[in-house]
Amino acid sequence: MADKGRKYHRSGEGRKVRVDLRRNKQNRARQQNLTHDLMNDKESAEDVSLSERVTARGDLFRRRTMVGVRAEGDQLVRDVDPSTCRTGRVSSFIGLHIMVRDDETGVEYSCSVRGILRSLARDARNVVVTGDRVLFRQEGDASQGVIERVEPRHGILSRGSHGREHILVANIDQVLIVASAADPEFKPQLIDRYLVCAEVREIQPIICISKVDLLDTRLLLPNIQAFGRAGYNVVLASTKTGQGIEQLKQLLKGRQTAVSGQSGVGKSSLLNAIDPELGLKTADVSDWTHKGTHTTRRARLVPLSYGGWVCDTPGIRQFELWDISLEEVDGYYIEFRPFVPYCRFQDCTHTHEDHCGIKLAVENGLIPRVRYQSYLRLREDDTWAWKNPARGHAKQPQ
Ligand SMILES: Nc1nc2c(ncn2[C@@H]2O[C@H](COP(=O)(O)OP(=O)(O)O)[C@@H](O)[C@H]2O)c(=O)[nH]1
Ligand SMILES: [Mg+2]
Ligand SMILES: [Zn+2]
Repeated sequence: MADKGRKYHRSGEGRKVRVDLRRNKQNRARQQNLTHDLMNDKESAEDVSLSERVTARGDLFRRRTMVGVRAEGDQLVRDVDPSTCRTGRVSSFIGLHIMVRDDETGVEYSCSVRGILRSLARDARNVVVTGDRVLFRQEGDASQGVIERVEPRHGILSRGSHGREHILVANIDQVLIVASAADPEFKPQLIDRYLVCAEVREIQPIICISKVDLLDTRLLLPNIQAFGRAGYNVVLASTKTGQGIEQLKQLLKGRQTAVSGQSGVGKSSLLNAIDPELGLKTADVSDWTHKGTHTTRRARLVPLSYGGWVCDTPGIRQFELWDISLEEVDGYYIEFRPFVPYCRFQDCTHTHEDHCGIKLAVENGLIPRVRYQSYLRLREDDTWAWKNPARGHAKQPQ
């Protein structure tokens, strides 16, 4: 997402970057912190100008040139000598403490954030998020530290809040979409929604149909085939019979996986089956959320004993389509893509139009009917917060 509120450019060596700093309400306090941090770090920051301007959004910014900062993609990264730092991953937030797991030792440190990182962040709420790869220094007690640098992120899951992005977890490689064959009943359209979300975020999805011991899976064949034909990996699993568990284990090993799916489909049971050391509570509505109001919306990453991480948090499960519009949704049914150019109208919705490439492909069996029907239902579903303010915020899918 382009951030109108800040602009910067790469300089020759990539060390000096002109930054528009967002003014927060406690500007004075923050300015002092900034100075304090810079002095502590023995880095100089020259204030080229402190000119203030009002942006289109009405925010005030200060402009300054910072030394020791480079732009990577749309993120600002601070130059820190890696040899003096430890590397780790933010596993969770507990109150105001950021828990960082040391890559080498697996020890968890309770960390604070070097103040200057707040000035570099695109958004004050996303300075450090769960899943971030960080450089940190041990400081204070043996288990305490300070985060010195946040590495550029990929694979972000976020939600919209008052039109702004709130990152739930970063650096996710894949999403495991869990849907039960029965109890609760099989809902392929819900899988399709999660698939659209994953495609929008460019995160690879894996579909897991759980509790296959409860139903003759031949009944699900049209759907399973449709997902397979679209190129998705489908795993049929049961924690009762052990089916699919080894396959899932191989798929999750060494990777960072977010787990999506309705409550009760057996996510925690599956994760326990693939790694008994997790010891997750099952059939528990509150799941992995910590007690206390501060942490309930935070994601938590749990390391797998054989490498890799999983994230199973209610906020993640209902990740929303807050940043795409209804007109874009056909592009995220990936097997539709080759046929869209055959529609006569460029803005074809593939519903009522004549000469529609998608409808023709469905009639000729080139696009599975179940996926086309799910596309129609998704379009009609107003519980999703399409990028249209009039439609309001998303409700949770049932
Ligand atoms: N029959 C059957 N029940 C299962 C299976 N996996 C989990 N369950 C049951 O489904 C319920 C919900 O499981 P849980 O793992 O807590 O689901 P979650 O809410 O998605 O984490 C529990 O009562 C489990 O015993 C399975 O493979 N087969
Ligand atoms: Mg659970
Ligand atoms: Zn069409």
